[in-house]
Amino acid sequence: MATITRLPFGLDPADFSASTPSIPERVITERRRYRAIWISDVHLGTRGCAAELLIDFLDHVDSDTLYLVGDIIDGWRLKKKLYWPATHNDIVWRVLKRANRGTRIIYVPGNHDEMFRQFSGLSFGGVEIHRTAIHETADGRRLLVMHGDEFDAVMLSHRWLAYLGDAAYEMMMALNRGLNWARARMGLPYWSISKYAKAKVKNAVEFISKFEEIVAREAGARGVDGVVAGHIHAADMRSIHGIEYYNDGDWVEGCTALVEHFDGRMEILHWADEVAARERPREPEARAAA
Ligand SMILES: [Mn+2]
Repeated sequence: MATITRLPFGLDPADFSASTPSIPERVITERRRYRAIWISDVHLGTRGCAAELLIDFLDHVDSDTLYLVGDIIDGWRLKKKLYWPATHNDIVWRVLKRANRGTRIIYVPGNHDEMFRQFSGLSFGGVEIHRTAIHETADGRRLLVMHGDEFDAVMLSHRWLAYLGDAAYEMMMALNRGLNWARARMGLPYWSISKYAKAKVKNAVEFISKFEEIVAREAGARGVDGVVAGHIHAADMRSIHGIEYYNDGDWVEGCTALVEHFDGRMEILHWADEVAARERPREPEARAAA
């Protein structure tokens, strides 16, 4: 595979190999090992990215293969305003370090990092870039790995979802505060966005199931056993018309990853829950006995 060093946003693997991360890599004697790990929708370069949680995840798990299923770096936002804290650099550092240690890393860019799609078929710092990929599980199933924005055209009615991962929600809340401040000054009662939000949620449920159906149908047409996608920030695993549908979720709100165990068993990890369970103080023995 041909190698490239010039990447969008001045990313240069050589810079990372010469640097140290701001959050040092945790020394964990035994990282949980998986055959494969899929993560997507990290949205580096936005305030929404749960960078610390993802750093914690990367420091606790390892795999033979790591798939980056798109929207890893948010190019749309970066073009508007540069937001790049040290923790976002730390994630790139960890990914490249992993490649160095021998993990096969396959990067399937999404729509927010579509500027990387032009490098499909090339590798940088040991990270292979592909437009889509086929993963073979330990028990011989073939899974198509794709970001999922490929279907946006047929899902035009739900265009608002394209803005997931940026500060749209924060802006809506700020707008709501401003609006209600003005309403209060005019002697008007408080107006809640909850009604509006509920309508959106109903819309989101319809959107997700429609997306899942379309993606599964496409996978079936391509003759594979299943599909792994991202894009809609909704982790899921289920069978749709005989096709296995997997979505690895996101690292903005859900903070989930899809993993394959060494026997081919698939699982969705909810990392915020795992961290909470780890940090929860142990119940006193007396209470357990009572
Ligand atoms: Mn996307």
